[in-house]
Amino acid sequence: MYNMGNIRFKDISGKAGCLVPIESKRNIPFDIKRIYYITQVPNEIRRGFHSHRQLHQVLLCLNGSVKIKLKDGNEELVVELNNCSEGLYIGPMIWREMYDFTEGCVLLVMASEYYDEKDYIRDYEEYLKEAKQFFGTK
Ligand code: T46
Repeated sequence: MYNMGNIRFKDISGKAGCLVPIESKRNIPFDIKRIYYITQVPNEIRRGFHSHRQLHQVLLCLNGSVKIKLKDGNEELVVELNNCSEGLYIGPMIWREMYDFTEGCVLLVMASEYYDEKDYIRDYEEYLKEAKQFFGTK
């Protein structure tokens, strides 16, 4: 699938614990303009159900685990985030759904742009239409 991929962060671990450095344009493929995190999500709740037109993001599960279903209009795949040094890059025009949040899960998201509701496609039929145009030449 295009426009997504795993990012392995170097962790500095030892008897004193674990430290993971994150640097814009070094191990994150864009300048980070915004950070948010999602936590305290009941296990039966599913979030996401949208795509972004322009936004690039990296998701990192700092504690617990969560599953991310990704779609590009043709293929779909599920990635489980359960390791604080294994990130998931999601680029433009990838549909995402997050589910199976475990108790204590903390999902950190680093984003390339400030929040802009106009960048979201929340209607799946509209997403399929725009994804066909976007990925049309692949
Ligand atoms: C994404 C996945 C992984 C803001 O006001 N500012 C923000 O920076 C964000 C991210 C959200 N909001 C507002 C918009 C909604 O009224 O917070 C509310 C919940 O957002 P949403 O329903 O989009 O949350 P999720 O968990 O479905 O999606 C979020 C991000 O919005 C989205 O970009 O890729 O996490």
